[in-house]
Order: sequence, then structure tokens, then C-alpha cells
Amino acid sequence: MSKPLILILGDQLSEALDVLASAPPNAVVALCEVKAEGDYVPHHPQKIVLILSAMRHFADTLRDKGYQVHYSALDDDDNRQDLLEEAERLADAYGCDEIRVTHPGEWRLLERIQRRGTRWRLFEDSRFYCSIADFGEWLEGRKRFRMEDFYRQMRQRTGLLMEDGEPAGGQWNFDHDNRRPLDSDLVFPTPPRHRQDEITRDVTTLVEAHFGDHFGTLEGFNWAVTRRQALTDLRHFIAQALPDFGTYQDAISDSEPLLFHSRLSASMNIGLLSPREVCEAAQTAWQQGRAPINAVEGFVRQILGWREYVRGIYWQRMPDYKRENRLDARRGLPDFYWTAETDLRCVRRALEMTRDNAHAHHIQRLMVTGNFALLCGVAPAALCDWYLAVYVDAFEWVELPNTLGMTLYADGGYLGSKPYCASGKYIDRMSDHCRHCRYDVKQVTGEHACPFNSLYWHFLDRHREQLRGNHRMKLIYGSWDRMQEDKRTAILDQAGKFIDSLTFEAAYGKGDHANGYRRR
Ligand code: FAD
Ligand code: DLZ
Repeated sequence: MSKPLILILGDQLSEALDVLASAPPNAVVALCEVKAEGDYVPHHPQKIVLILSAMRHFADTLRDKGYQVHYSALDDDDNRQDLLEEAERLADAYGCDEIRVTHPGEWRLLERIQRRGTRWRLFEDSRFYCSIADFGEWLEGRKRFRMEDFYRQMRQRTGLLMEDGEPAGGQWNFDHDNRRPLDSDLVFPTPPRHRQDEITRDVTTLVEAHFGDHFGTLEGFNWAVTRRQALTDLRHFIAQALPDFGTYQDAISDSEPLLFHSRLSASMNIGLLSPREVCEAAQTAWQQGRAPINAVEGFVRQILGWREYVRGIYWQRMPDYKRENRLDARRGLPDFYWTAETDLRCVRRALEMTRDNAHAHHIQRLMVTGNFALLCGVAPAALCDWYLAVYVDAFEWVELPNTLGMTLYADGGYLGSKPYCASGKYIDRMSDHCRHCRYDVKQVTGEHACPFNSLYWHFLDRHREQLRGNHRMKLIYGSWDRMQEDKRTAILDQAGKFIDSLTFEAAYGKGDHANGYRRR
């Protein structure tokens, strides 16, 4: 009888994995802490603590269920400090003839596993609604790639928020109800505080010792490291935040990091929660009249729609996807992304929240730090390395399409029909940052002018050739063309001087890969 070693990766902490169901009684289940996974990009220390603590807790759960578990700790003397090498060492030590592993979430690992030969056997990651093969079929032969088309088909296929074959509430999309800026009298729910047990405390000490030089603080760590804690977060979100999730989905606050967002991405991405149970809990809240349809549809769309769609795009388009750079952006990362030292209030707050929480909500990632990098011409590889490192929920299958595709418009439009570029006016409308800022959002040129304003026009002007054919950009190019020549010159001059005043990390050349990161 074959004796398999079953390798569970740090973002596969679910008892429902097919690979676990495949385990014969003699199987050895291995979880391996390794240095290489901790620093192939300089992950935020909170992210590393989350993964290692959740792995240790999950190993205990599996032992309680009767599995024979081998746990390689980061400090073990014989640890090979590389996932595949460590798994092969363990397979030899336990006399295992096969190594079974669930399809990893990053192409770099998949490629290495596939090159290892027949000893390794891949299992599908069935935690997603849509398999990689099914997404491939959906994509094949299509001229138009729109998340909306995919999402509607997924609603029909799953029956989520469907009534007699029709979308619940009579519409597929409630986005027009979901763009409200902050109201001053809003009270935001306080997330549950999770107890930090001995496992988390030990891991924190370990991470401080090994990865203490990475960007980010550990003090405020409050991520769910067990399924029980993740379920507490889910219940809290459904009861306290979901009802307002839709309405304020796009709002940004100078003081409140989370607003009505769920903070569930990390739990879903590492396996503590399944996207199915999360979507079903939201649907039940609507069915029981505890949350309105605009909120529930908006939330389900993020998971059943965006989350599944970006994964599909990633696996269909890798490895070439990572080299895409359609706007030919070449700058390195602005150096203050690692320090938060900038006078741009909105950018500063997003960076501070990232440093302190290993999290920023979607609009901060897209319209503040992302938009700024897009306008400045930061290379996809440079920005992707950063996003992959600093967010607790960042794994390449979800990070890369969001950063390279949605934010930098570097893939030619899988993630959006036009770039998400915006001036200070958008940030002012959706947030209360500008009143705290030293720059004046109403000014486009001059000493006090908000840099986003001139950068916006500078971006449009320099990408005229690529973007002017896009019918959604026609109006804005019309406004630019109607401006007086000297005004346009002054704006471009203003933006150019601002860009010159910044310090960018070393530039990335065409075709450079992300993850060739430089240590900080
Ligand atoms: P909520 O606002 O409560 O949304 C609910 C859930 O929907 C999230 O938990 C998440 O699972 C899903 N979701 C929402 N938007 C997206 C999206 N665009 N793509 C995929 N799933 C989505 N999300 C990640 O999980 N990992 C990443 O590495 C990541 N990188 C991003 C990088 C950039 C530049 C941008 C613009 C977005 C990125 N996102 C990423 C998507 C999104 O910002 C996060 O999922 C969200 O902020 C997580 O916080 P939350 O759980 O409170 O989300
Ligand atoms: C992110 C991460 C870190 C920091 N450490 C480990 C680890 O020590 N062992 C492990 O199995 N996984 C870790 N991970 C998660 C992996 O990087 C992740 O499984 C791959 O990137 C594939 O998504």
C-alpha cells in the first residue's frame, strides 16, 4: 500500500481539503514553517505571525482528529527552510513514496512542484466556487472579458441570491446605491478582540527574531488564528457591519481603518473560513430581514464575483501575466511607501494603517496608494512586490490581478474597461482626508495644489495614444483638449516637478519579475 506524505501549505488550513479526504490511515500530514516563504518578499510581520500561528493551531486540530502530523518548526535544526526540500526530506524520513499537495496559490510554487517529477501529486483546491478548468472554459473564445458577465453566470450556477431564476431584489447590481461618502454621525462597529494564547505569543517572538526588519508593526495584532476565532469575526460582521457594508463600501475615513468592511479576506484566503459559508451567511441575513439587498448583493459580488474572477484570470494567464506592462511604466516604488513619510494626507494615512494593521480596505488600496502609483508611472513589478508583502491577505493569485490589472491597467483590460485613475476631487468626495491635508484639493497648480490633480492630467496626457480610443475616456480627453494651452503646460510642468521631487527606488526594466525584491 502506498504511504503518502500530505503537505499542507500555510494558506490551506481547511479540514475540507480533497487532499486530506484522500489520506489513507498510514498517511503522514506535514506542515512546514520555512524561512524561504517568510522572506521571498518582506512580508509584514503580522502576516507571518498569522500564518505560523494558524498553522500551529491547525496542526493541533488535525492531531485531535486522529491524523499523524509532522510539524517542522522554523527553528528546527534539520529544517531545510524551503517547502519542497523540507517535504522531500520528511517523505524520505517517514518512508513515504508519494507527496500529495493541494494546488498552491502562487505560480512560482506550482512550477517548482511540476518540475519535481512523479513523486509529487497535485490535488485540486476545491475551496473555490469555480475550478480553474471551468474558468478556462468560460474564458475560451470570448472577445469581451467582464467580471459582471462571469458573476451573473456564477449567480445562476450557484443559485446564490436567486429567486425563481431571477436575481433577488429584481436587479443583478446595486452599485448605484453603494457609493455614499462618509456621514459625520456614523458609528462604526468595533471588531472582536481575539485572545492571544501561548502559541501566538511564541510565534510572535520567533517572527520578531527572524523577520523583525520587515516593514510593519506587531503591537496591534488581532487576526483570527483559529477557525473558532474566524467564525466569531464572521458572526460579528454579519450582525454589526453587513447592513451598512453596501452603502459605505467606497467611503474612506481619516481615522477609521475598517468602516463596515468584513476583515474576512485573510481568514478565507488561508482556509479558516470557506467562501461558501461566508456568502451563505450573508444570504441568510438578507432572507431573515437582517440586512438589505444592496449590502448583501454588494458583499456577495466581491466574493462570488471578484474573488473568483481574479483567481481565474491569474491561472489562465500566468506566467506571462506577471510580465505585462501595457502602459510601459518604469519607475521604482516611491521610497515613502516604506515609511509613510509624505505630506499627502490620504496616502500617509493609508500607509500608516497598512504599517499598523497589515490591512487597508479596497478603496485605500485602489484609489489612494494604487492610484498614486499609477499616476506616477510605477512599474507593475515594483508595486506588486509591495502589495504582496504588506497585506495580511496577500497571495499572488489574488494580489497580482488586483495590482497589475485593476490598479495599474497593465494587462490591457481584464479587470476594468478603463484605468481607475482619479484626481484629488474623487478622494475629497469619498473621504475626510483633505481637510487634514497641507495641500489644497481645489488647486491644480501652485505651491499648495494637491499633487493628485496635476498628476491626473499628466497621466492622461502621457497615455493619450493608448487611451484615447476608449469610449469611456472620450469625455475627459475632451475636457483636457478644451483647456487653454498655457494652462495645460502649467499643469504638466507642475506634475513633472512634483514627480522629480520624489525619490523612487531603483527602476524596474521591461520584463523584470516581481519577487526579485530587495531587502529593507
Ligand atoms: P471586504 O470589503 O469586506 O470584502 C469582502 C470580501 O470580498 C473580501 O474579504 C475579499 O475576499 C473579497 N474581495 C473584495 N474585493 C476583492 C477583489 N478586488 N479581489 C478579490 N477579492 C475581493 N484581496 C486579497 O484577498 N488579497 C490581496 O492580496 C489583495 N490585494 C489587492 C491589491 C490591490 C491593489 C487592490 C486594489 C485590491 C486587493 N485586494 C486583495 C482586494 C481587496 O482590497 C481585499 O480583498 C479587501 O480589502 C480585504 O478586506 P475585507 O476582508 O475587509 O474586504
Ligand atoms: C506566507 C507564508 C509564510 C510567511 N510562511 C509559510 C511557511 O512557513 N510555510 C508554509 O507552508 N506557508 C507559508 N506561507 C504561505 C505560502 O507562502 C503560500 O502557501 C504560498 O505562497 C502559496 O500560496
